[in-house]
Amino acid sequence: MGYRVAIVGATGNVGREVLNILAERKFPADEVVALASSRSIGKEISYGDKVLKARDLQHFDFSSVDFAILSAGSAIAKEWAPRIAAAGAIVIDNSSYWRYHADVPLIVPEVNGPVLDRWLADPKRSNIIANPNCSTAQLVVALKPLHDAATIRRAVVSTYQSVSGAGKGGVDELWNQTKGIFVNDSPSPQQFTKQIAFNVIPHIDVFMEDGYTKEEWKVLAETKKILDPRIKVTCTAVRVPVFVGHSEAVNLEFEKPITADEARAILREAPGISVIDKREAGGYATPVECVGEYDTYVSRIREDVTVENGLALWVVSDNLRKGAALNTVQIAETLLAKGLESRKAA
Ligand code: 11C
Repeated sequence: MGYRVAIVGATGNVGREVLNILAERKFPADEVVALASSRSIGKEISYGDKVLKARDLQHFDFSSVDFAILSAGSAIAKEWAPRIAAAGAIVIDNSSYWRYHADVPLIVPEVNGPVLDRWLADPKRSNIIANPNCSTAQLVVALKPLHDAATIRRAVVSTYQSVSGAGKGGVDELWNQTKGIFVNDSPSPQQFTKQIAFNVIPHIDVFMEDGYTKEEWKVLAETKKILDPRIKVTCTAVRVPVFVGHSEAVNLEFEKPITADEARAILREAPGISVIDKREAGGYATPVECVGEYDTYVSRIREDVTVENGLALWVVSDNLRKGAALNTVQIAETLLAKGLESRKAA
């Protein structure tokens, strides 16, 4: 018996990508429903070879839905996740709202999927699962197998994040500014604080009291929650003029010795990772090659001799896929693999 899936925020960048991935991976759904706010009702969205019309979130009955995948921001998640969960559906939320709640699991299946065994067995569970920030998801996929092998003590992460992380408005701003600069008619910044075309901006999300940005804090807090609270993490998050694909330069310090060759061999066997690491011109991954892909790409694996047991890596992934839509679908797939039945069958 197939599952009933509702996509909340189906007309946004991530919602559309969730529908693409459900179709690509042949998720066993009997019915997929696209939901949106009142201003997007009736908008058409592709789901495989079908076209769905967005329906009104406010008037939708979730009582026979198995999975509700939310990609509609924190305000909607705050209000709707508990309501949908109370109706018996499992909510997988892409926003940051539920990620740091102690009773909400924050899941990247390749890294901490087994947490869902306990969660499923808990009769008092909240029915809400959180999906991490895009820059954290790809980072922890790369860090997990290395942590298992040699125990990471400290990670220094510098991100190079594409404008699609800021939504459709960010993509439009890069496109329009880039075109405008050639004809001396460049629109002023709206989504970003400074010109993003032909520039980089060391500021994503709001500033916090300690001088870090919220994006940087998310990488710290989420890596600890997903992978290991003992790992010390510091981050500088930077917006770059790339449409899709986040990149990260990562310096790691381990408890035990690990060579670049050992790390490369471990990463080649790890789930969700492709190693592209020839030490020659072009022998590494860049964002444009990762668009539309499922894997996280690891390149430039080398020893960092400035610390004891150090390694440096370059990590790239499609931020709309592993960083968001793909990971939510993988969470649902993980629950099916653990035996979750459709509500119709139960
Ligand atoms: C960006 N990482 O690139 C952000 C987008 O907490 O889910 C995702 C924000 C989040 O701007």
